[in-house]
Amino acid sequence: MPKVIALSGGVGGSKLVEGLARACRPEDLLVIANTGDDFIHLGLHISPDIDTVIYTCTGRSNLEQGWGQAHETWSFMDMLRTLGGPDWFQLGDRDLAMHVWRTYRLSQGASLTAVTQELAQRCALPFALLPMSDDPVRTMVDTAEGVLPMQNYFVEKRCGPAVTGLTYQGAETARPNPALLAALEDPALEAIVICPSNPFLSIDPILALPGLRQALRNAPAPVIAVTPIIGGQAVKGPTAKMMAELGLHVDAVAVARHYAGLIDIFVLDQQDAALADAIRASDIAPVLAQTLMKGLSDKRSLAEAVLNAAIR
Ligand code: FO1
Repeated sequence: MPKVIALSGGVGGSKLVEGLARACRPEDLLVIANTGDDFIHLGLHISPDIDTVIYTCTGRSNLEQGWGQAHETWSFMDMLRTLGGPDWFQLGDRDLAMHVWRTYRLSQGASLTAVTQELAQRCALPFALLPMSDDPVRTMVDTAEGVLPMQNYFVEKRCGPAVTGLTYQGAETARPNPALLAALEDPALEAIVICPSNPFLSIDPILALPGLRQALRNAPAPVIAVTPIIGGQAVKGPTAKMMAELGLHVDAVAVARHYAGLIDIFVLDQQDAALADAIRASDIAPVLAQTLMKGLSDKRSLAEAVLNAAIR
């Protein structure tokens, strides 16, 4: 049974996960990945957040590009373009192998949980990684240009259209991963970490699963969230833009309030120390840390600060 559970989206979340895997024993860590970003493209089942965690934590991620694998080649996309196929969503040759193999194993009747475990093991991921659910949940973004599936909003439209709301299609009937529910009941559990991922696109789809909020609240360990906003800006991606469009003040306090009633502790950046009182006023214990993760030592230090705050 894990001692630490982390809820993660893609790039931002994976950085903290990489630190957590070094700050605790990897066998004590269970990472739950958002699958609201999953979609079927060219007949392939793509699970961007699962793959991003695997790539980041096994030294395979493409740091310059910000997604996909390092040392990638693009022969598949070149030929697809020649054939007149869609090129708005780029599939590198190495990355493609993950999607083809996942899709093939799912077609054989394997669950997404089983396939994720197989992929993680083959890539030598040192900790347990599970999808939030084996049932499909699809994040839909309500925008000024209409309702867009997550990847069309994010990749095709480059997060351009103003966001007016979000829905998580299928979440009402999706079952949370049973291994997550079992781990949340273990008396030896020490910390539940909400990674610094986009709250609306990456964490809320997980929290939308029936019974999960209550299971998190009932768990014997504190729930601790890490800010994705530093000095009023997102480290990466559309979090700040979305917050403004949804009518929220763009700061760490608004993120903490978004999780109010669920979290016990909120880790905000040292440069936002002046916001600590406002977070305390929402009945959440503020903890200051250096939250910008540039290299491995930053990731590990932040992970240690998170675990120290949860366990003390
Ligand atoms: N992000 C892009 O901005 N452009 C792409 O063409 C793209 C392709 C892609 C392929 C596989 C994969 O797993 C992820 C990919 N991403 C791409 C990233 C991804 O769509 C988003 O970053 C996440 O869904 C957000 O967490």
